[in-house]
Amino acid sequence: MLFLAKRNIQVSMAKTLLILAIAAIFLLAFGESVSGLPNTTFSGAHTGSQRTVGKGKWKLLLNNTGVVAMHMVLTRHDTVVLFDSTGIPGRSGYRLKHRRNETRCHSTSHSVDPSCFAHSIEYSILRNKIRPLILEGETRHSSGSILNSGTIIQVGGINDGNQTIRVFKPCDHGHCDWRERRKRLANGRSYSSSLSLPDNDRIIIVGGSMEFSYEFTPKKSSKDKSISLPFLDMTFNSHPHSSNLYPFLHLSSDGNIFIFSNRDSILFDYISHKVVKHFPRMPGEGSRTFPSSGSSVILPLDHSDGFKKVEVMICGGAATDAMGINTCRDLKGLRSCGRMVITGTKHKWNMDNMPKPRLMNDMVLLPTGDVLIINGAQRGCAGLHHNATSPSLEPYLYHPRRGRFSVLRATKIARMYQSSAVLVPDGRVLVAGGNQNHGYIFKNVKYPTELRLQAFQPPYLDAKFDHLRPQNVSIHSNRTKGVRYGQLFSVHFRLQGEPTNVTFTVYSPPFTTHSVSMNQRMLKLKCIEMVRSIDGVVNAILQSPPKAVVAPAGYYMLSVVNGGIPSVSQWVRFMHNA
Ligand SMILES: *[C@@H]1O[C@H](CO)[C@@H](O)[C@H](O)[C@H]1NC(C)=O
Ligand SMILES: *[C@@H]1O[C@H](CO)[C@@H](O)[C@H](O)[C@H]1NC(C)=O
Ligand SMILES: *[C@@H]1O[C@H](CO)[C@@H](O)[C@H](O)[C@H]1NC(C)=O
Ligand SMILES: *[C@@H]1O[C@H](CO)[C@@H](O)[C@H](O)[C@H]1NC(C)=O
Ligand SMILES: *[C@@H]1O[C@H](CO)[C@@H](O)[C@H](O)[C@H]1NC(C)=O
Ligand SMILES: *[C@@H]1O[C@H](CO)[C@@H](O)[C@H](O)[C@H]1NC(C)=O
Ligand SMILES: CC(=O)N[C@H]1CO[C@H](CO)[C@@H](O)[C@@H]1O
Repeated sequence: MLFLAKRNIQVSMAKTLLILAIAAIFLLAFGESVSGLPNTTFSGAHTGSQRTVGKGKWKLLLNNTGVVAMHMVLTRHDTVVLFDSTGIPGRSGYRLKHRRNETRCHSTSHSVDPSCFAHSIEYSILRNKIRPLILEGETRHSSGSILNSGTIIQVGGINDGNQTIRVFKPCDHGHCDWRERRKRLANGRSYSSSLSLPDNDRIIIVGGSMEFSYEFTPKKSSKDKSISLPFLDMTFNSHPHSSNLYPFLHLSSDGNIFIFSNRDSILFDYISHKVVKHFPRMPGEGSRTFPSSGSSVILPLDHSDGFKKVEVMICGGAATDAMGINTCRDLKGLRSCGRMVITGTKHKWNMDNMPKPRLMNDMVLLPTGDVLIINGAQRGCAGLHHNATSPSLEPYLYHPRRGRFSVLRATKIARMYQSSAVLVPDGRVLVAGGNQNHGYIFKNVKYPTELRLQAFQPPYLDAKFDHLRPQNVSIHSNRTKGVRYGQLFSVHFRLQGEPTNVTFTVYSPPFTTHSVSMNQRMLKLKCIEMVRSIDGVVNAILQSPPKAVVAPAGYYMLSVVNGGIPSVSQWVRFMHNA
């Protein structure tokens, strides 16, 4: 398996004596399976079995983010955009001096003028600071995606915002803001879900309150309307608010869309508008979509099978029809998780239990390929008026390969309804939001509106793993704008030991709201060859994903993972034409 590589090494350091580097030259034809290779070649770093040591750490970053993180999205400029609702709170934790039209806001006025408060902010990870964004029109219960340029697209909401399309184009100069598009959705959609399609910059929007249909944006012609989706009607419960809101959507690598509602799911061909298959019903009682609000991910896709196998994992939820029941408050959440392969021909839910019941949990894919289950409550359902109790304070770490949960360090801050969590490039998970009150209420309630921002540091960030952590990762492509599908590109990084157990993951940052991380996706990329020079710089040649059904065009976070310890990730753009 060893051979001498001499190819495209762009680093000056790599000029060092090649002879001495022989011992460091290593072929990783099948990234993951290298762990199965005889471990005789190197006597370098011992990398195995250390990754579950430790339970992680919590850090308070800010006492006031200004707005509740009902929606949270990471941008490729290493900022996080948070936004709430402009309506029900009216006020927020961030009072503006001027309105958008530059008239002065008078702080003496007792009546609440929503245009004198920020309802969205941009948080800079590097500076640990926020700046207000101007958001008008109702965004509560919206959904969204990220376009291939990195622009956030947000659609729908309640009331007058239910057909609005907005974009936020992130920038470095700190002056970018939300813009409303002139084009609107065909139908009013609140609590719908969005998904980026393999077609460049096209998204599908599915469902919504009493809306058993889907539509696309942009439309192919002005005549394009919503198209009915009887599956949503069929899986709808009797009570209007207990409907199958925020359905879980995932793009399968065969180009079809997985749609999950309550306990049922289909594979849907959005081009021919046909249901390809009905999957078996998820076993057990309860339902998983809003307001029962479990969470869903697709486990990392792997180059070793050509990214063919796609496996969904859904955890938590609440009683069926929770909101239709007079009060859901005392109902226990669901403990169970189900995993099912949605590609191929055999489909069966494999069920397992989390350590405790949980709903309104976020599921975040970590750079290692593990799943972090964070936020939520043990009882109740989603909604205002303190309908959930017993906050779930301990995150769980789930190892897909071993199928095991470990319980991580608890936080003291309840993160129930309207909270969210996002992975950021340094490997931390930012956690913000939480509000079950009608408006921003800080006193005389059991769970006040939560404006604190925390970072959860998974165990892999512990300093005792720093000797394993790949450093100074940089990405080199012979195209300036990005990497085309199926092309080779190089990744350089520093490593103390030999690269005996290195894998490469790429992650598309999701649009997160209501426990749903829309478009969250991870791929384990193929490493063609890997060379370490004497001064510790490793040059790895990777192959980009083969096509857009595997990884829709856009910016991905690339992490180098050495023996379960990830580097800080770098942004790489996959595109049709670089
Ligand atoms: C948050 O507020 C508390 C209490 O006022 C203070 O002790 C703490 O330093 C503040 N933390 C941050 C990150 O601002
Ligand atoms: C500015 O905006 C506020 C709130 O939208 C509105 O009430 C006010 O009339 C506007 N003033 C001017 C001069 O446009
Ligand atoms: C969208 O909002 C309008 C105006 O508030 C309302 O009349 C309509 O019923 C809403 N549609 C849906 C589907 O919620
Ligand atoms: C490599 O990364 C370390 C910190 O991770 C930094 O201090 C150092 O300056 C970097 N070196 C180069 C050459 O960029
Ligand atoms: C450079 O681009 C060509 C195609 O344009 C590709 O075949 C080659 O593998 C690329 N090399 C690297 C190192 O990116
Ligand atoms: C490689 O690292 C993984 C952790 O990601 C560990 O489980 C495995 O034992 C390691 N294999 C070797 C050969 O060190
Ligand atoms: C679904 C649910 O339990 N809703 C309840 C939320 O709380 C309010 C106020 O206590 C109740 O009126 C709702 O029935």
